[in-house]
Amino acid sequence: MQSTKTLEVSATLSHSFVPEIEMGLLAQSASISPKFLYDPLGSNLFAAITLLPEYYPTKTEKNILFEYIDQIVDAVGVGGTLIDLGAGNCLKAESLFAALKPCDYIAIDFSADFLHDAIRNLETQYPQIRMQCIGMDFSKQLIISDAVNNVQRTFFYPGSSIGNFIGSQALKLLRQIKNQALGGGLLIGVDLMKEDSILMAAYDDPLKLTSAFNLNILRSVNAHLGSDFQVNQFRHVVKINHPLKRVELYLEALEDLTVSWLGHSRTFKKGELIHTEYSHKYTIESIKELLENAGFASVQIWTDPNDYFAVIYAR
Ligand code: AVI
Repeated sequence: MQSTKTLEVSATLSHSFVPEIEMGLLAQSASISPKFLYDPLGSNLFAAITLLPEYYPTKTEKNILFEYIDQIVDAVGVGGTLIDLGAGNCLKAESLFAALKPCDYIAIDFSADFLHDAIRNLETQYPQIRMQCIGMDFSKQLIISDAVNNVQRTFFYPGSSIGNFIGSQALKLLRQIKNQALGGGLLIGVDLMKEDSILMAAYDDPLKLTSAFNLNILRSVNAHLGSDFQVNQFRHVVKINHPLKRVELYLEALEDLTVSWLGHSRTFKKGELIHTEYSHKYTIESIKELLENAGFASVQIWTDPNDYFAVIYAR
């Protein structure tokens, strides 16, 4: 291992998620934050979803990055600090290494264990890149430490994960990115609104991987809370909310049931829903407006021939 290269794993998220989960479950309309979708099994299920032919965002984004890589390199510049938000298996960022030639690669994700393995694998292949991985719940607050190289920072936020935030949260995160880019920029993937049949196939796929991904959140919650959710008492439900331009994921109780955990319980009537995820779909105009409101003065946009997805460099 070269001396210039460091592997740093921040303290794993040690604080308890119990109060946050309880608040969602005890609310009149129950909800669970989508970040709990990404336990080790959920992260692997999501990786499998991205391989589905019906899940168009991943491959469409990949095609755009491939098609316009020269223009993207011109916009972003080479040799800087690549900060990967929601890095997962780090494969998307890796696909940019050859073109962007980063000096530093900072992988950030909620699930630090999953990230750790991916980084270990990458650092043997790219000894010239200093790598760090950080476990952080940046949905709450994004804090890039001063120890991270401040030269030519590019935040990389692919996959339209920004769509999983409601507008105010998305704006807050984008403002934090803008402030901590220190004159650098943001390379972001954004899913665009499209016809219902394409969206339904992507979020209610025939192999039922998205159903498993969604239902697994109950096991993830059981692990945090010590609750006794039973996966087979719920089903995966997808709705398309046209006025709010988003796909909505829920779990529907298949019977009257009670879920219990230390000191609390929650009853669900047959048909009652637990909200688990929003996936907002933007228009070019709405994403430009959001980025402008976050303080980004200029945007360059690349799309696919169907206008399904956009890759944007904002600074
Ligand atoms: C991570 N995120 C952008 C995915 C999406 O499309 O909103 C999560 C997902 N949910 C169901 N399928 C994929």
